[in-house]
Amino acid sequence: KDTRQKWFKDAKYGLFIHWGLYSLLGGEHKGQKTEHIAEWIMNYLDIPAEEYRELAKSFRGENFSAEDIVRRAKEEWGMQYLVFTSKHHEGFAMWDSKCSDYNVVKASPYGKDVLKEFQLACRKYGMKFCLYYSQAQDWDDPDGYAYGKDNSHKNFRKYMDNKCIPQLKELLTEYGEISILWFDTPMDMKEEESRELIELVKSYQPACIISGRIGNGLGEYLSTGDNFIPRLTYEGDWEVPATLNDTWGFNKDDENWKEPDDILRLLLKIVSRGGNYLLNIGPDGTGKVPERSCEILSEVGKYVRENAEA
Ligand code: JFZ
Repeated sequence: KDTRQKWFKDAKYGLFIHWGLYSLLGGEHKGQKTEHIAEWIMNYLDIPAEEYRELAKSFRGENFSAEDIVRRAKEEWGMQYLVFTSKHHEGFAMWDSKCSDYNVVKASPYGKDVLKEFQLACRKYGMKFCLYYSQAQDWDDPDGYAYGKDNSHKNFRKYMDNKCIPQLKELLTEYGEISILWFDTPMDMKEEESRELIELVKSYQPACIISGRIGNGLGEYLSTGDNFIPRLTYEGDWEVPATLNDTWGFNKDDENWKEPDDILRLLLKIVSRGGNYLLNIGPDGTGKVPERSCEILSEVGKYVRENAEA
């Protein structure tokens, strides 16, 4: 597995950001808590799409600042690239999508294009800008896949043509250089379908890296499970996406934070074996990054910057 991108091989350390409507719930809906990762709440608590959509009306992002997050990631935390959830499995687009009104600009009081804000901040601070896009699972679209549900009646082709492909075109043409398209959970996608999305990405942006989870073994690098580190003998490009607690999306009750020392040890192990560490933050519904995440990343960042300086 070879990304053929020097920046990726040199990057070592990046920031993953999960932010969407699920962030408003923080792991609890109508008094019921989810046992699973908080961004999966719609699926695990079987919240109907019509009901879940209502969340958009209270998405205000009053404490959100892309500029602030990117500045800290680059200058304090010592990170080189950023991966943001443009659309997670919930189906809500965090940009001004022309092909679905279910997006942050048209359906929420926040009303601003979050991707634009990240694009500009990344350009300003010299951060590589990458986008997560859930290509197979879409719990809002009647033809998108949903893990653990009956998908046999779905017309996946219809979802691909009406939402997935047009949205990917927007991401690839309206936000400047996208350094990785971070695809995820391919489910039952056929090899031709995975190939089709790869060709689409490469036709607009040949240098854009395809993440490990596009499906059918076609990704350009190995994306491991949470905190799994491959053996020293693994030769390809790889990345470890990981959480600081036990969730990607914000969960108000998850205080199971790893210690800065644990993160440092993992970073050392990953970097010395030639991989990249992609560490996650989950801002809450208002856009505020949990205090403890910032403390851990600042602590780790001190060492990263000390050792990265000439
Ligand atoms: C997926 C998503 O379902 C999840 O919500 C989050 O976005 C995460 C980054 O990616 O979850 C996965 C998918 C694959 C593995 C682990 C978590 N894996 O291969 O170990």
